[in-house]
Amino acid sequence: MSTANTTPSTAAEDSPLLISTEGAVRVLTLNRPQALNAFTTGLLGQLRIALDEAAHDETVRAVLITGAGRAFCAGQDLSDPHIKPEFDEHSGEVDAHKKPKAKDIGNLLDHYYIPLALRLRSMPVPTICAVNGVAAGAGANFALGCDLVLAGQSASFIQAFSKIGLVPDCGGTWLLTRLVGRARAMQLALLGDKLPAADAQAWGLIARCVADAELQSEAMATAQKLAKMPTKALVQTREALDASMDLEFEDALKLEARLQSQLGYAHDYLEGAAAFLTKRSPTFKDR
Ligand code: LHQ
Repeated sequence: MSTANTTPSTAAEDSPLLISTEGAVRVLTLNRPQALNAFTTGLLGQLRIALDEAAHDETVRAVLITGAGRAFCAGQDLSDPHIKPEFDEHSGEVDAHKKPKAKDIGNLLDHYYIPLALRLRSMPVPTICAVNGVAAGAGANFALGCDLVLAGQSASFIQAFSKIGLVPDCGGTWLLTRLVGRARAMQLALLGDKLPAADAQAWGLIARCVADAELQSEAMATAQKLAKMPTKALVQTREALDASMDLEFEDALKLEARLQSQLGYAHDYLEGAAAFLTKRSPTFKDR
């Protein structure tokens, strides 16, 4: 990724989340490459705070999320003490006789994943994910929760949950059925097989698969393009498309009319229409 005009705002190189800004684009880089950027509670917490900060910073008009190293994110870090199950470290066996103390991993979802997924989906600016390598479990579904998902050719998506006796989380059940339909969602979720990025694009799971060498520049160019567009209209487009899945046709028409009515009073529509009619470039500023 180009470093021109980039302002690093996270000092520590070894922080699990790197934060930088390029123009009006906030870049968040998952940075635990030794564990394929698996989510710890620390990383999940930092990610949510960074999204909150981007949401409240009026100068930010798009958020780009990617991973350091060869992976995007391997999902929940299974060695995290909050969820690590009890087993014999020597043999690797779970001793059923010892009645291993169960940990309520649902708590982790309640306190970390649900707020994070909701924060991502309600960002007041468009979100772009550059999937630079494998995206597994919650890592895959966090990526799929972004507005536009680009992936490098060597990247892949794995619904790893079934392999460890869990159901898809971080929005996976909702996102997968909507993105690829029930048959393919079931195939991905039941088998937990690796779906290469090119197939993910062919299936409509992601927007685009690009050459690895071009992923970061393509993602940044897309983010910069979105940052110059009418932000409020982009975000309300996300809301209308998501809502449409559960609406009757007539209700979708009415929602479109309600949103159009609000946007019609906003600066960006007046600016966009005036710029078109006077054959000049528009400058959008609503957020
Ligand atoms: C890891 C991990 C990892 C720790 C690689 N954790 N170290 C939510 C709430 C509560 C509970 C549970 O779950 C959830 C949501 C979820 O996300 S569940 C799904 C959790 N993720 C997985 O099950 C995926 C586990 N990882 C893998 O299957 C493989 O690592 C993949 C296919 C992602 C990559 O395979 P490889 O390219 O062959 O790499 P590797 O397996 O050799 O991993 C490299 C290192 O990363 C290795 O450490 P080491 O010290 O041996 O080099 C792994 O242990 C570590 N790592 N994923 N999730």
